Amino acid sequence: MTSVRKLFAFLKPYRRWAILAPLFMLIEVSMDLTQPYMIERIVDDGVSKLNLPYVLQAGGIMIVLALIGAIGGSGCTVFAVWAAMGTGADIRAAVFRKVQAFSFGNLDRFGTGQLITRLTNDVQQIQDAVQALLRIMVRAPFLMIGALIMAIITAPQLAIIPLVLMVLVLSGLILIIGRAYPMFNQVQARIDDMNTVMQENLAGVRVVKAFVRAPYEMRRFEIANNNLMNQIINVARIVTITFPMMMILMNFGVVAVLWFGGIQVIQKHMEIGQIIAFTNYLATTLFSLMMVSMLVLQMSRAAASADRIEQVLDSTSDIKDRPNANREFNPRGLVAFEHVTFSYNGSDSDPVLKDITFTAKPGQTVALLGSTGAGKSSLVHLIPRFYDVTAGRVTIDGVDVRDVAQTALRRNIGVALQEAVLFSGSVRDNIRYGRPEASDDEVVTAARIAQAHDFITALPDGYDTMLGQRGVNLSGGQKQRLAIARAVLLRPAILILDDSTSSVDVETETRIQDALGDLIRERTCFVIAQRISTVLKADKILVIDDGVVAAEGTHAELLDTSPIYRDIYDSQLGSGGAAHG
Ligand code: M5T
Ligand code: MG
Repeated sequence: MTSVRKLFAFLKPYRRWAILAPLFMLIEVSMDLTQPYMIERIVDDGVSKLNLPYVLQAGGIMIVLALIGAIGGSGCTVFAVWAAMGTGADIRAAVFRKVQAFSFGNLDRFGTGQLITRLTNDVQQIQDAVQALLRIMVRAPFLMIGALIMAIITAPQLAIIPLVLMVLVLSGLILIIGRAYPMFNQVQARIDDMNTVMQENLAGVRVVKAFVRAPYEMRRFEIANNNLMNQIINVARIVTITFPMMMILMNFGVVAVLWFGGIQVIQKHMEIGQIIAFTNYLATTLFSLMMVSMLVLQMSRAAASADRIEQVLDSTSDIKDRPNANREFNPRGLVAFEHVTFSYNGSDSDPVLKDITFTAKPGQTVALLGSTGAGKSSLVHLIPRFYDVTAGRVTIDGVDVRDVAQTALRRNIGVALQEAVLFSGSVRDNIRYGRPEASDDEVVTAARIAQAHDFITALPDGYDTMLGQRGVNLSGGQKQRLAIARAVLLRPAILILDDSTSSVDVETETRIQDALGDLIRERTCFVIAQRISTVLKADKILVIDDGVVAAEGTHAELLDTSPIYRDIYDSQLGSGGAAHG
């Protein structure tokens, strides 16, 4: 519940609407309460006494009162919607902002499916609850108490009936809410599961089709979907008892009123209009009580969602700038790993990298070669501080990367990640993603270096061609070249290309390397590759094997000294078969 209170801070900017809404509701409630009284007057003073002018006059007043009530009601709705939508939008923005600040580790832990649920469904729950709260919070209790008082005033002899009924209904409701509350958390968790399945499926739908796994995916989805449905049905089963229970009690009430009231009327202690008004007030009391309980139910569901949103807002990034972090960092690009050990889950899991030590000087191209899963990507991810080392340190120009503000650090490092990700938008916007202010000339130069210019100009709108989400209308190698262009455009001190030419043919790859030549003369460049042909010309080759540097040197040196390297060389190019060797 503390999280609900915290989220209420989001309502603050909208407090004007949040105060006006209940006030307008008061108008509607007061008008509603006069209606049965007016009916009583019409029946007892007008109809019973055959006084037509009185009936017409009182009827007119009723209409005016109803109109005033309608204005109050609509005003309340409008203000409640404003307050709720504003609050929802702000919470969504806060969660989104938080996720932008997440480290890679945070993202690994939450997962996309969960974050989507929290950003959409959970925020929606809170939004709905705020809206309901602002409407019903005032309406239901006032109507309930007002109607009860009016009922007692109308016919004090029958007062015991609504009181007994209220006690019965209330005990029923407490039982129901007590059982339903814990189930809402489950509902949200099931929505998480379903979103995860859905999100994975949509992202990988081509793989699903290629491997004819649609039936399996359908089953997986069905399970998640059914789990969700069953959980909702479980809650609904409990909650739906409420309405029939109310109706039965209500009908008992009406029978009781007619029975005891009828006796009073026959004995001339009461009039018929009183009975009509009393029944009306009785119904209003009980329905308001039910509204209150529905509101409590909705609030408890929103509380579950609030907890989940708080988890996101409260989680701190494990990669944080130090208080005195260097914000003006313009290194030349001397990268050094000093006894670096790294594991993904802190010190309690097996390290992925073990005691790595090497330096890369400005102007050098360092190639990382090694079998898949050896730890090459993990290694380069430590340079822009996507993750923090578990032991040892990574320095740039002698400065520990943890002493530099992340933005200052990453401005100096151009990365083409292993999986080329494009955004929906134009080719140009994708290339200058890291530096939106870059001129068209710079974009073209970067594209030329990445050997992307020719295929881009062949696209229907050239650099203005719009790419679909994730750039589905480009080939794998074309995407990779855009990713390289994006990294190159930064003109960073350190350039990291993670397997960035794996989908590019060898000839194009050679041309990319030749074009990079000028650019990287005074920069440090890390190139990860599976193909040995990619690394032949590197100034330094690190052979990574199972998280350690198994060998280090130039191509010629390694051929002499490293059996692992020679194995790779022989298996890929054959002895003496290398075009560049
Ligand atoms: C090295 C493990 C992975 C592998 C080792 C990304 C990631 C990897 N791993 C995790 O436990 N959690 C993670 O989030 O780390 O992985 P890598 O550095 O990605 O290997 P690589 O780049 O050399 O391989 P590849 O296939 O890209 O050439 O054991 O399980
Ligand atoms: Mg990798």
